[in-house]
Amino acid sequence: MHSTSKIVLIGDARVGKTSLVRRFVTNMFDPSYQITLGTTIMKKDVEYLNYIVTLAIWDIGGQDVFRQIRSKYFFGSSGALAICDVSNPKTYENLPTWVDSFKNEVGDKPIIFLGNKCDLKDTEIKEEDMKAIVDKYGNAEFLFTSAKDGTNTEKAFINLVRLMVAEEDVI
Ligand code: G3D
Ligand code: MG
Repeated sequence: MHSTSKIVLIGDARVGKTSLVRRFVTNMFDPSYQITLGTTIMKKDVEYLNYIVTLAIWDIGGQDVFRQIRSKYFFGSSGALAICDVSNPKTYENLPTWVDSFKNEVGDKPIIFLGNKCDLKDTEIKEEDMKAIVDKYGNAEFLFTSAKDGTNTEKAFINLVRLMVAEEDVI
């Protein structure tokens, strides 16, 4: 079965959203294109069980324009990667604001929380913090990732597809 699903990357500026999506779609950089207000959409096919899911991955640009285009950005999403920087607790504290906006727009869609930059030595966000936010929301999982060295980068997207397939949201 083949389908196309939209996912969005959410989280504060500089947590590594663009780096993560770049790492994931490296071999398909050409099809990227800009739409209004700095949002980039990149596409990549993911195989999972007997599904081929073409992910349309929406990566927001400047955070300052976020409020004006928020509903457009989230509209039609089947899932989200909600990303913080493990060396910056403020980005973890801001995750609920992002997730609440997402859920207000699209409902209870699956979310993978990512503690990115796990390659750094000084990390403040620990496993129990990530567990806590997963428990708060449900229909969610977490991973520690590094766009720099590639740790769990592909797994982040694949796991999200797995949750979306489980909801039959990709058929
Ligand atoms: P954003 O799209 O969320 O705003 P970016 O974030 O992908 O632009 O990344 C912001 C900065 O964090 C960049 O630094 C980028 O190289 C760095 N970064 C992203 N992911 C990782 C990671 O996993 N580990 C480390 N150590 N750094 C990361 P610069 O200085 O290049 O602008
Ligand atoms: Mg970016």
